[in-house]
Amino acid sequence: MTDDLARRARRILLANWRRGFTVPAQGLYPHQWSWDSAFIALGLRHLSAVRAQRELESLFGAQWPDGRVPQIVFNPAVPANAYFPGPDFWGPGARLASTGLVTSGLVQPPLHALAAWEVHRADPVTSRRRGFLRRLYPKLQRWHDYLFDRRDLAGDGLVCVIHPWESGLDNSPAWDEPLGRVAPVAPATFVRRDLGHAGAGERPTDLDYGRYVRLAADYRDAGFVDTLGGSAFAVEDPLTNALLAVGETALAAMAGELGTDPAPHRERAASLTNSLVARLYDPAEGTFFARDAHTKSLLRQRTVGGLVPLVVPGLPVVEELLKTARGEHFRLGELSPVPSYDLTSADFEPARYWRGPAWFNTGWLIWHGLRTHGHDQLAGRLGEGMLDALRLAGFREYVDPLTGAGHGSDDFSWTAAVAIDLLEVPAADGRTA
Ligand code: 2M8
Repeated sequence: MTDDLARRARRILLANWRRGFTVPAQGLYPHQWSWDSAFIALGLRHLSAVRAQRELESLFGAQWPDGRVPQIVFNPAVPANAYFPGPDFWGPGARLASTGLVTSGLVQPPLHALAAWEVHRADPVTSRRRGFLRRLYPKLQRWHDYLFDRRDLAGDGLVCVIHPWESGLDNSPAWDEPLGRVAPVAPATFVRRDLGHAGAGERPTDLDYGRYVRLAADYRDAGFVDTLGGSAFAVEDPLTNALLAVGETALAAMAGELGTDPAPHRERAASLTNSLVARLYDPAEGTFFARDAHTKSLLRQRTVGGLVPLVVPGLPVVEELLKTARGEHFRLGELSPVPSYDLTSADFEPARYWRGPAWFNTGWLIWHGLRTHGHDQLAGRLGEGMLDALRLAGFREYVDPLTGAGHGSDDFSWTAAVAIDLLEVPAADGRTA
């Protein structure tokens, strides 16, 4: 890595490292976030195999007895009111008896098995010496079991997210309709800490925050029990289900490495992929949509989440999806990374959190999907475009897809991790070719 970008990215990951895990960004996100850690591990694997492994191990150290891997693991060294909702909000029901750590009771998209497998592959010798997969594989299995067994709320083979925070694309316009049915808590009952670090025009509205808090508080007060009736918001999300399918493929590879039977993972991946295509893919629109588990109807907003199933190996609708991605709604190949929301939509907002801006993590997923399906040229163009976007805006949380202006936090960890991976992976491929 000779690029100055690589040096800067490395420095960010070092500065954001907190003895065993990496914060997404100093200030706005001072704890460990679940899917951030998976992206971060994908970058760290090029710098230090042990650090990449520890990133995932620390997260799974906070796994709940029921198998869930929490959205946030709170750092006890950080003041309780640094982030809202913090440890006091989640309360004793979210305190782990084993470690005393407090976590959020929600989850985030399951990118961890893919990340763990890639971390292993980056340095199999160190991985085997440390027993990395041998220790992590059963935990990853329990995590996926939680999703398959407890989150198939509609009973149709697809996993539900029960809060916009679980989707990772928190403020996506696709959630407006189901979220609109949730009664917000009064604004005076909580203090938003995010607005101390980012402009109100870049973050969700107070009304949306009131609804987020209502959903989280109801889930907490009901003892984190997963039922369709108990979840006012329940959505079958293409991104979450696609990552779970890819994750099962990664678990199959791990099973092979560990000498156990990969077949059950392959079967799960295949049946999840079938359900994903059968229920969430719209052939007329050439994209996946989320589905409201209460109304059983598709939420017809075109978002980057509808393109993420590109990461699924063996997906039968790759070319159709690519046609949509390259068309006027996302302009893949022309704009980098990929806009989070339909560029042609009347409510597209280029600077507001998940309602238009382009993010480097979802850009990485599309890039990885293109490579998975042999679209190396387009992947190369997207990867180069993302690096150019970084040179222009710096390591921001997200960028305006039309002007390239940076927004959100600076020195953002997954942005740095993605940069390292984009710089390293093509070179590594060249070396092994
Ligand atoms: C954002 O979400 C958090 C809540 O989880 C927030 O807005 O406070 C999202 O971009 C999410 O995908 C991400 O994991 C998190 C930390 O980077 O920030």
